[in-house]
Amino acid sequence: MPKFTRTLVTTALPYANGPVHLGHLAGVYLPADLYVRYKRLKGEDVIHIGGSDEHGVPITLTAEKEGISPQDVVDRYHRMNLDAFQKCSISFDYYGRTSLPLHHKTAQEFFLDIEGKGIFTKKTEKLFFDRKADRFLSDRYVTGTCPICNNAEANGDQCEQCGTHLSPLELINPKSKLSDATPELRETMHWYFPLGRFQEALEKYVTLHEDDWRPNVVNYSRTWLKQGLNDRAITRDLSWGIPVPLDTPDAVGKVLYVWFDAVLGYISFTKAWAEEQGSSERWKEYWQDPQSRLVHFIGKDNVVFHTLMFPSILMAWNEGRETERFNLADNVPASEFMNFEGRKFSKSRNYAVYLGEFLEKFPADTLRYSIAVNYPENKDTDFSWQDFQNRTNGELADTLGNFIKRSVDFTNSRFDGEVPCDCTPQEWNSLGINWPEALEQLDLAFEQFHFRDAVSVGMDIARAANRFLTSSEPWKVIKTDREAAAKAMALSLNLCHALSIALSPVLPETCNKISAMLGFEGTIEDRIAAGSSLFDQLLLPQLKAGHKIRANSEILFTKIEDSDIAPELKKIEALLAEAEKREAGAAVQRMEFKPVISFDDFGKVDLRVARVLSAEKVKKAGKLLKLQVEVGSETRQVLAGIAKHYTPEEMVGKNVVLVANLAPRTIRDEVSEGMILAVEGADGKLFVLEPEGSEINGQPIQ
Ligand code: B3M
Ligand code: ZN
Repeated sequence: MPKFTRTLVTTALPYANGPVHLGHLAGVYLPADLYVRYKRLKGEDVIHIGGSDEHGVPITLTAEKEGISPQDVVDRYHRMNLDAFQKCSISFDYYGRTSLPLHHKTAQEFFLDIEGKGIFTKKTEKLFFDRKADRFLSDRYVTGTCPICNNAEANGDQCEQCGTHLSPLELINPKSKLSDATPELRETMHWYFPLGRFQEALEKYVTLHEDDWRPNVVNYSRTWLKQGLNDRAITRDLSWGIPVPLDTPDAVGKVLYVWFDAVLGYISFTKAWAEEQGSSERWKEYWQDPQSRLVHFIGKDNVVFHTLMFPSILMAWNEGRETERFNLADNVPASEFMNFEGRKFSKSRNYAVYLGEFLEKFPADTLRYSIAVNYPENKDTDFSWQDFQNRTNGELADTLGNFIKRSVDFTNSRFDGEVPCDCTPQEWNSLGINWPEALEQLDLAFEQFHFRDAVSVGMDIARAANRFLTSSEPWKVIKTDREAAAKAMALSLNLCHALSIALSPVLPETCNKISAMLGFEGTIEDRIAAGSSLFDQLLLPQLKAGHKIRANSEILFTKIEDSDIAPELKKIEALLAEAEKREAGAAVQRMEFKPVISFDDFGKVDLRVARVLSAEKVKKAGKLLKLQVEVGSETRQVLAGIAKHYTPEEMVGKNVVLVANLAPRTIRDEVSEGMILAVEGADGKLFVLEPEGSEINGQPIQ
């Protein structure tokens, strides 16, 4: 018996705070859809659950910026994204919303269950409070100067310029984004989820899957585990979100942290799906029957939320329960990123192609194909208009479309629109295609999430089919040997049928059109019978002599002309020029010198030559190196935001310029006693200043 009898596929819930772009499609939604469609064609029990993530601070920030309510924001983008997914044939069984009551109820149930077991801890801490706005400020609402790189517009959670993860308390001159007021520190209490309590269980869980999960998924998880898991605050002082479901005074004004609630969306949406099916308890089969397989499709930036956080929330729920225990994910196929014309998609810079907009100009199947063959499985890949045009015109129009059209048209014109004769299994196996092997490759490719391979198995069949038809030349042969031409056409039509199945996951609309041209009613999925695989039909010719095909063909793919993509290329040019201008602007800004200072002022700065004795990375601050430097007779500890530019080994032994009389500052629980000077190159690389000379250690720089 197979290990699993049904599969629950989930896809990361996009924030309803902007339109999804091709990068999202490539990493998450298309691969999930390919997998789900494949499983359905196999006659397996599978459902695909997704939806909008409608909480979180970015949504309230958008609402404030536009002067509308958060509900307006999520209504707009939920509709827009659902519409784009539908146009792209992403076949969700249910597409939910985390703002719906059933979701709120589910998340609150989880909170209460874990609270009731005494698993959460509560901690009081000092957070920034904006008196003018009368609100606590979550990290994203605070901006200020980065203590590492001096960027004046660092966010409270991270500095975009140097990438350092920050806490708002580390910002110099913090400001509230709501009112520009300088925030004050106030005490507030929050609920914390003690991830560390599940450390051992999570280590076991990751180890159990170290061979079947992708290396990046195992590595990201292990990096966190190695650092030791800490308590995570799972409540926030906000008004938009799911209220903490307690009547106590300390729960007033608190909502659940967006990530705590979002992952539970997978569960509440499955409940909503079951209700829609008219059997409201059926969701349990997918979540709680150990024979159900749970698979999360996500992007690489969401890994630990799905391999550590969500599993530990489920473990907390399962604790002390004999029944109604939740399954943990069996696999978490996280993708790398797809870039766009060689650069990262960036919503904030508007450097993106949005799915909905794309589909207004080009058909979904052509996009699905181009994206699938560039699926970022284990490295970042690129989407380019040129590649899109080449693949559409070459592989889809010339190879696949042309073969289908020639087969259907010739049958109609010369064989009365009927399959002219039967084909034997021997003939079927002499086409240069090893059908059992192709089937096995398809299975392997889909089951192991190698979607590029899965598509190429299908396209190999199309190429073989094209070669067969071209070399059998029925349009010539028919003049002398009608029977041979009939045989070629019967085989070709059967190849059309095989292709309509093999390529159906990636080209669902096209394959339904092929199926209709071959004379079938309804969609391909209409022909699926539970428990029997449509793919098995590839093993033998299915269309018998006399099978009637449709009297007219249609063009499956329209070629993309240079003039069709010219405006798109122009747009990219404009975007790139804009980016360049911005970068140049930044340089000009740097030329705006600081106010003049006196000699005396300058004399106050004590710059010294120091030598790096040792260097190491700083835990949880990926950009920082902790240096011990020798300056004359003293040894100092200095934190420098250069970890992305120098390895610790490279730094050891270097002479550096040390600002020796800077007041000490604590960053990430480490004291920094000074600063070393560095300069940023054009591509963002930092170069540490290295004074040359002999016996200069400790010498002042003047
Ligand atoms: N909305 C983050 C993201 O879009 C988040 C995913 C939630 S999955 C439960 O990257
Ligand atoms: Zn910075």
